[in-house]
Amino acid sequence: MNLPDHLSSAPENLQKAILAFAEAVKQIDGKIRTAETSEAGSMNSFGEDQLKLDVLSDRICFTELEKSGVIAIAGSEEQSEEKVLTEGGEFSASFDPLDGSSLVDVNLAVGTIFGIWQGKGFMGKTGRDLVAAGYAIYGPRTTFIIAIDSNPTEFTLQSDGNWKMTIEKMEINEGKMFAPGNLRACAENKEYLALLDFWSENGYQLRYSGGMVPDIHQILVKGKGIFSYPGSESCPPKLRLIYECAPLAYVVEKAGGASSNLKGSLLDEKVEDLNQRTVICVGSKNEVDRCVKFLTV
Ligand code: FDP
Repeated sequence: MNLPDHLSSAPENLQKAILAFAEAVKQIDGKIRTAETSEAGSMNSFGEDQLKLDVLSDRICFTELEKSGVIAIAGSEEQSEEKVLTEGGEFSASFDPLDGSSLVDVNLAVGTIFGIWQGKGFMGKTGRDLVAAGYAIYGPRTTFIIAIDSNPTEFTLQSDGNWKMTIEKMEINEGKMFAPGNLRACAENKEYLALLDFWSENGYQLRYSGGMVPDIHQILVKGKGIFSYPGSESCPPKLRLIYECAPLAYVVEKAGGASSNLKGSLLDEKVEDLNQRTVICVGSKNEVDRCVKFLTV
């Protein structure tokens, strides 16, 4: 089955929004394969250096979302402010056009993350206002994962430009695999160090690439494991709520996994700032519970 057929039972405007991201991903895929991996000489709203590819990918997403005619407001991790796109548009879209920028030059897998929110704007909303979310991975294959109101589905980009379904129903169960982000925090965060010891002493398999998208995607494909990115005083959490954490938590929870910001589900965290950063633990339910227990003692 291809992507448009899979989406055909979704509301028409939502199909348009998702297909806009799928089209943007195809174009970004082309740029990643050929564009320069150097810096653009600019910084994003977080003060991080932008690659030429970050800027290109950002532009592509905005263009495709505007063309869809259904997105009222779009917010990108690369921009300091949200943009008004279509008057009367039904949804708002948040996205990180190229997540894992530090992996581009070494040719490891990177991704695009997106969330489609009901209504205009993000402030005051929670991940419960998402109506769909997904991501793409640019690796040896280019894949597009979409979750609407049930389990996520994976599509793989074909040489003719079509998206072919490759995993119909992604499901997260239980299992010993860990992807521990921000290990620098262990120097001050002794609870995280204790959790690291627990994983190491109990036969867990370490699988960490340094790219949040592939690191979480493996949990969905293997059906098990945990991704964590807590913080400490000098190494605070850096992952962003609306561009990265809420959309990925939505996908993981739709697959039967769990998400946490150490206070509850990430889907209940209220957006109070477009640049809000949060602790994230996502994956198998028991592993997320364990992570919360260790990190909140
Ligand atoms: P990057 O800085 O390379 O863009 O979202 C940002 C991200 O990558 C994630 O993909 C990744 O999980 C995380 O940062 C890794 O950050 P550190 O290695 O700086 O801890």
